[in-house]
Amino acid sequence: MTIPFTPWPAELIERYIENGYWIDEPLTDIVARHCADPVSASRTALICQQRQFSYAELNRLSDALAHHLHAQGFQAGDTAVVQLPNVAEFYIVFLALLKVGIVPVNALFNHKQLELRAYVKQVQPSLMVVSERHQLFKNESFVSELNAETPTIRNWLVEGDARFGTSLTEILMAQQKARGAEMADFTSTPATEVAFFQLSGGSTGTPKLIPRTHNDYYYSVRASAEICQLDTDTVYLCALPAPHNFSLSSPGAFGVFYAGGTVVLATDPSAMSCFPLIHKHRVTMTALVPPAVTLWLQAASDFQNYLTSLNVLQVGGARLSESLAKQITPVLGCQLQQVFGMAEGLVNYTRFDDDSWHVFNTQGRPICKDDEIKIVDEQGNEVPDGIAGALLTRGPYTFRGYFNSPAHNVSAFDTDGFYRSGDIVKRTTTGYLIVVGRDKDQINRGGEKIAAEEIENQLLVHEAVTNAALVAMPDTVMGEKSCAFVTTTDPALKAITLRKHLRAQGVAEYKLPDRIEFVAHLPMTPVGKVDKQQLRQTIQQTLIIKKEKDV
Ligand code: OOB
Repeated sequence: MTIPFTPWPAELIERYIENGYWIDEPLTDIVARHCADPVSASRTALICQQRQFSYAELNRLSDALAHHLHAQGFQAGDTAVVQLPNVAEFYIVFLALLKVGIVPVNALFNHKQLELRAYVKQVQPSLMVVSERHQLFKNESFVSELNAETPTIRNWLVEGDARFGTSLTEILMAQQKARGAEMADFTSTPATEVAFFQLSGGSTGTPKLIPRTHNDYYYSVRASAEICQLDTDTVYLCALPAPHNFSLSSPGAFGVFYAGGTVVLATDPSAMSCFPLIHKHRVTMTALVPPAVTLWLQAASDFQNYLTSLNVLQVGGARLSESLAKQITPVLGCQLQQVFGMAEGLVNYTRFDDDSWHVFNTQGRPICKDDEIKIVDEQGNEVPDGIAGALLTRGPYTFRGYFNSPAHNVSAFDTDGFYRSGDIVKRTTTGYLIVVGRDKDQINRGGEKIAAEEIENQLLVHEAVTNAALVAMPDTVMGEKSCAFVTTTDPALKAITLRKHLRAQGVAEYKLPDRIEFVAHLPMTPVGKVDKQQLRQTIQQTLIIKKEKDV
């Protein structure tokens, strides 16, 4: 059994193999490749608080868990929904699932009922892997609900205290003792098939899943490791959520594992959490979103000499302002690398030998010469360099279709199979991209993506809400925050009531509107759609007037 996905056309597959991008190796090779040689195997792969794991240990533990799952009857083509915080078990579980060919969705730890339900509904998992540290899994009520709604779920693995399901820690301990008893008779899915689902930032009512094959993902990992010059001396701090494409593969933990370096896990990207870890483990490289950069710049003076080992700070996920970019080297003492990527595929990097103009003002250039880029105007015609247009792309690690979404895929791709990224960019004559805006209905809240329609739908569930539109409003730290314009039948309806309502619907906290404006009616465009452009201007004006009043 394999997971259905939209394949690349035969002639492109041929090109990607011929050019050495697709090497027919499973993603588990990223760690396993170090284990044949004793010196490489003994290097530290992962540090999670007090625990350290060598490459041999990481491989052995994931083998042990794979054995257990296989013995339980799980097999290639099964799916799993995993939600773990930044802990070593995230990689152990991920590798174990890949070894058995179980295809996971790695949910973010700040996701709640709404998101988890959407993933469960789409992949119909046989396995759930969760953490008791998450509020939802402190008791069994949501577990019982999901079990009742999802007959395919056969087992729950729980990180931490298992009040239900099976304790992950106990399995790992028991299996490690029994190791070597019998040979493995499980294999991953073929490298040409889906290895796991990446999460889309989304612009539609339900979160979309991105099938990533071993071949395409492994290529992006290897090429990123090379561009970022990773080697066995690299010590990478994973401060963003571990499942995110940036911290997983750009080059992220997988890139570092591939190169034989060390990944240090931080619970969150705050300076308080990260600076002591950088100091203690002599971290050389890390990745942040712009709001965290602002906080690091503010905190740096209190932590003199904590950051001396840091060579590279990657920044991506949202637009970094030129003024922030210019402060990074003088204040933090390291080099800046801008990264413009997407879970759907395409990743752009500024290169270490670029001049400072490119590093401060562009979001880099694509990984691969076979990343094809189209920048088009509203009629779909390509625009010259220097002119802003919508970014479309296809290439050896850019997907060809969302999972089980035929209708949406028609509009998400052009007829040549180019993915419409929803970003408005300009290309320089040197081939670098500058992100200038967006034409997708999404809010980028400091790197965290909110699909407007998803929240509008949840607002409409409230009986007193007759219409709702979510738009971005500018924010000095986050870049953007969200503002909901709402029409209602109840003049006494309060913002706090609506926020409570959204929480009760199980919406992740970062998606709650930062501001709610009650209005008599929503402005409409001539074609009868809500005029979001006008709403964005309205809220900007309101904020300017408020600021003037405040001073
Ligand atoms: C990364 O991935 P996603 O899937 O969370 O979000 C992708 C979207 C892009 O389409 C773009 O709108 C925005 O996030 N974005 C940026 C950016 N990097 C991403 N906008 C402006 N400047 C940047 N540097 O966010 C992601 C995936 C891999 C590596 C880095 C980021």
